[in-house]
Amino acid sequence: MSRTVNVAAAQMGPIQRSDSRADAVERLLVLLREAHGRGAELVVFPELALTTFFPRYASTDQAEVDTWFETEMPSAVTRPLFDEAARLGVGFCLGYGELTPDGHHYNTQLMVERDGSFVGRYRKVHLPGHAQVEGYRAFQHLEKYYFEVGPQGFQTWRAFGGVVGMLICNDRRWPESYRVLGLKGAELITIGYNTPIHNPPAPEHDRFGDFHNQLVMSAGAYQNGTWVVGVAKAGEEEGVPMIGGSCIIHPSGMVVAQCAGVGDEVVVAACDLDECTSYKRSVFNFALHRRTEHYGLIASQTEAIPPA
Ligand code: ING
Repeated sequence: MSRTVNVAAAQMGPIQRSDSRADAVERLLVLLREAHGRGAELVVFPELALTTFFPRYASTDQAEVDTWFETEMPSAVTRPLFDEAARLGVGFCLGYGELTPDGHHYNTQLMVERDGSFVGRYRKVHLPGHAQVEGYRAFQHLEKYYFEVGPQGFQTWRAFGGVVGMLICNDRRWPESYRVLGLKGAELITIGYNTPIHNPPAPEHDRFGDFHNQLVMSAGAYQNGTWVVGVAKAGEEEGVPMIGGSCIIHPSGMVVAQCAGVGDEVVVAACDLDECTSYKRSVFNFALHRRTEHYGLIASQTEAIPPA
């Protein structure tokens, strides 16, 4: 019997700074119901799906900073999403800013099973951008200011009939992210992202934005024999256009479903987790073919590469 999970990529259009959490939850509920109506058993939402991408703004007022974060999940305003998902028997992944009881700030994604049970929580490891305001920028990307690096690293959990893992946004650009999850047996990796079209430190890359998005997720899927579901918050947020391209990717690296626009949009695919096996048992049979002891691995960049 195949281990097929019907998965939805539930892309969001922009969340403006003035939009409330309740506004965002209402949109998430519409996406959840549409996905359920199309047979989805797992609905993947974007990174920071409750607020605008607030690392775009500098704020030294800690009270204001903390307004961007959730101190409990679910909270009164997010509880309707959890309740409706459980009522419909649909699992989901949700990205949000997390403020822990002991005062740590993370860029977090959680996963909930179809019965409403908690599967796991992942805290973003690769924080792009910068920690101090950079005056040359048309907009900031202060993830190194707002968030701490997730201390638990890349984890997998048994859920949805297989082994699942989570990454967030910039993590998807780093092959190690997928490889660690691949080594831990991942068969389905869910990734929320908020990616501006323009990257101020390297504008010459901007025209490759959609290609790079596709490249890294397809490579991660194929090189680790896993399904990958990447989901954008897209469109123009406070004057900053962000890429869409939300998609569901087969372990071959082929895209089987993709959003066409940059608004709220659902695509669904039947993900047979058994499709991972032929990749994990042949070309990417790590035990048989991977030889790290012969790689000449180094812990950090060699001096041969000029510093930034
Ligand atoms: N955003 C972006 C990402 O990795 C970025 C940062 C933008 C990197 C453009 C490179 C180019 O997709 C987040 N939130 O990580």
